[in-house]
Amino acid sequence: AAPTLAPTAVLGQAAPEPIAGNPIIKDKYTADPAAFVHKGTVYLYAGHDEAPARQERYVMNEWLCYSSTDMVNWKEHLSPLNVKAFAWAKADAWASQVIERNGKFYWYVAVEHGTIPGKAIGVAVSDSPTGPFKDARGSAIITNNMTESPISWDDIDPTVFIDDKGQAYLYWGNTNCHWAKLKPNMTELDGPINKVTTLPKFTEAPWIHKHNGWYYLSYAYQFPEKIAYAMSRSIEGPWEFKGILNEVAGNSNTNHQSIIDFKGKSYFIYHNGSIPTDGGSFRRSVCIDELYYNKDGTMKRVLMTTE
Ligand code: FUB
Repeated sequence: AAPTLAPTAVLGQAAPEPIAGNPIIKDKYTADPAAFVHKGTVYLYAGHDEAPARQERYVMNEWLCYSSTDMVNWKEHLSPLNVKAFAWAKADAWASQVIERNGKFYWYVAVEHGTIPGKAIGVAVSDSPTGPFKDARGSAIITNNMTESPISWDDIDPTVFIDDKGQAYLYWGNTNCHWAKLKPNMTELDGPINKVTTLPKFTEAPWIHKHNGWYYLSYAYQFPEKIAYAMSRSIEGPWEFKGILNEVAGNSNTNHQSIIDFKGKSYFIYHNGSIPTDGGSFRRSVCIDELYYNKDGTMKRVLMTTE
């Protein structure tokens, strides 16, 4: 049954009205939402949390795709991508993001590598935002031996952005936030791997977006995760930390946001563990709330309608 969830007031602001009957998908557990606007439609890509009740570890084998033209009614497009699409990978359909370039759709994903211990980032390609997608290069674009860290899962959570001059950038990371340029083919790095060092308590889940001339780098802060953000006039930084954007999301250690503008409004899309009885950190659910900017470009604290 759909949960009854009371809107929550934050920092003295009035409690908002739920906009989409959060969580927006109730028949499956969905996590790590990455929204993408294309030709008047929002495409929402998510990992599928498949862990049985009381199993406290991630079980994630595939990614899911939904679309909407009103942010309320969502249509599922059947299983467009599975870990098995990447012959070099062995498990873990973790966080991902899709972007379009020259009529092709590139889906960047984090997975467990089959032969190089640790997580890796791959990219799949399609002629349609709803697939079918296939491995775009036959190998990982980032592997665990490319960044200096003893952590085997530090190369996760890709976010991709193409700037006004057509230069594409890949940001990613856990514990350290990395970035690199991508070649126009979108499947190869173009230059060195860099590190962002101005993000306090960076955990994971970087997301790049642009709004009114400002670049924003939002990310999971601490653990259990809040979402914090930094701003810059350049996608290459320097990034100035601006504070907390969202509190810990109900009943989930992770929060994993994406941020978009659509039809004149801005949206904060994230996950929590709010579905009654079995929902939690390993059975998460995607939620959407409206996002508001201040005149100076900073973002107002998100008022979650789902706690
Ligand atoms: O879904 C698996 C991992 O949990 C993601 O990669 C992280 O961002 C966190 O949400």
